[in-house]
Amino acid sequence: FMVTRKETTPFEGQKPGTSGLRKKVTVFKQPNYLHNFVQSTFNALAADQVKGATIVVSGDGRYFSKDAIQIIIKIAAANGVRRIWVGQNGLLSTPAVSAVIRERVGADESQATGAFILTASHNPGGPHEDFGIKYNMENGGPAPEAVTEKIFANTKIIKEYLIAEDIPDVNLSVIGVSSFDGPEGPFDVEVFDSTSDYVKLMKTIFDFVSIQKLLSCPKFTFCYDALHGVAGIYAKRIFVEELGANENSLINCTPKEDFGGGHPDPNLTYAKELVARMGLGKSSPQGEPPEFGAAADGDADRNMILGKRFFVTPSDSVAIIAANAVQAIPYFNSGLKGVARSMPTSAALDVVAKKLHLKFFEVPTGWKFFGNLMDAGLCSICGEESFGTGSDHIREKDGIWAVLAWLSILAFRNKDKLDGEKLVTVEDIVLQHWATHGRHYYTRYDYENVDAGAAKELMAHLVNQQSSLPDVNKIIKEIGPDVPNVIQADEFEYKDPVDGSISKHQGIRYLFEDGSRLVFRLSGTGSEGATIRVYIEQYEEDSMKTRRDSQAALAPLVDVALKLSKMQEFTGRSAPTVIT
Ligand code: VG1
Ligand code: CO
Repeated sequence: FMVTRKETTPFEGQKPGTSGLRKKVTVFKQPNYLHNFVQSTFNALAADQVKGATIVVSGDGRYFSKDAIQIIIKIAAANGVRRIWVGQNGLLSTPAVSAVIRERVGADESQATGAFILTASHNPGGPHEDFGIKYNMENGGPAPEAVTEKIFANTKIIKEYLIAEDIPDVNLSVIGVSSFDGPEGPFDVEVFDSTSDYVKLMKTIFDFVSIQKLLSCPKFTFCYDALHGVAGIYAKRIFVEELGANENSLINCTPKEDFGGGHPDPNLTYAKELVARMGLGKSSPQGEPPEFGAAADGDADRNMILGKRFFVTPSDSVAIIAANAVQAIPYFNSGLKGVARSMPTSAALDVVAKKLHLKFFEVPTGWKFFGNLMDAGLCSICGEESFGTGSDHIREKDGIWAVLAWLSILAFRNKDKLDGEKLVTVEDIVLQHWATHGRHYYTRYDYENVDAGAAKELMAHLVNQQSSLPDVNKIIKEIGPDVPNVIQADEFEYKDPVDGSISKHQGIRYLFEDGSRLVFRLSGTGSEGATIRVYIEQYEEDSMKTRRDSQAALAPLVDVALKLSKMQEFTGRSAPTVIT
């Protein structure tokens, strides 16, 4: 093939957010838009990460992925990349990409040094919805801020990109290698099985035999909803083929380019079908709900865990996994190195860390901050309130892993009960956890697609208000006389303990004297307008008071949050778009 230099001009706004560049498909389809971003990424990487390198390109299968993969192949070839690895049909979940970078060894001993992941995660897909791209590094984790800033800087000055236009489109549906001869030597595209590397890794972490025993117990019923995302192909392989679950227990497990028109976000609002089956919907389900249910987002890095008529908050989920991991999961048998959570995630994990004397870290939102801790051997398990849970087996959050972790805990707790009268349920495990550790009542209010200017003003108003704690407390006393005092109000700033880098403006916090917290942040993953997130949390140590309805328990604090921020005044919204 030949290498052509194409002239181009910069596009505005190619700034990677919390997790890559996410825009409407119509934006990505503009001539040169994707090309500019990909070339800017190559220009930001060290030469040996490009020339002669092996790079993975795949994603959650959303609309425009197949076109994007062909474009990236041609630009990679022209930039001197030696090999591109693509999951069959262009499909790899985000955690599977991380696993492939870290674990897969090619026929000639080659290993990948990075990946383009094509996904907008939990955002809807289709011709009028979102597309996304992000770059992951050699450790299998998202590019750190230093790299994404360099990519962004490059997008602002780009003048040309390189492309091998005469490479024909590669058939992504057939496993095999296509080889091409370029000016600097050979170039290969290898299409490989999307699930096998990941499945192999999961088998080294969990005791599949004990999970299989649980799943084959007639008293234990199971349901998994992939919301038409890429998780479906892993669910079929792992839950059905490896662990013997019934095929009927999988719903929406065939990946679709538009996620069936839905929002592939595993929460109580968007995972409607699962929520109904689990007996948590408005109408009663047909028949008895399953004992265990779970869902994933588009790229399968998120998870929602449900019991029969019971919701497990993600903040509780990571705490419970951490509390049980050493006993229930072989990978952790020799102990945990430490645990970490993102700042807005509830402090349930903190309590576990304290009791177990574990190293503990609080990082800004977004998985990239966990990676450094894991690379330095400081953290084994981590999680976010946004339905993200994971461990140092890879450098991304991992939706299927979280389900296997819960199934392992259930299998462990029910080891001697499979032939008995009654199984220990998800609800039992959570209630026991609250009884021993106390409960963190928790909710998040999202105001999606609000006017970007109004959102900025609201945040500025809060920062301004924070300068005087007595004033804040005066306002709070007027709104809710029973709400305790704020003892600290600030903008969260993080100094990475490993590389010393500092991340500022990571969310506005109000810390109350009883341990309650209010947090405000702007989303960094949206593609339109701004999304304001309000995180509300209250700790209840008294085991007699841990079984209240969370919205009822949190109502006074929610009121304070909305009035303190003048939410309705700034945004015109009287209610959030989504409550989780
Ligand atoms: C959201 C979540 C954050 C998560 C990020 C990526 O970011 O709040 O916790 O890491 O999405 O998840 P933001 O900036 O919109 O709040 V995913 O599943 O999109 O890779
Ligand atoms: Co995701």
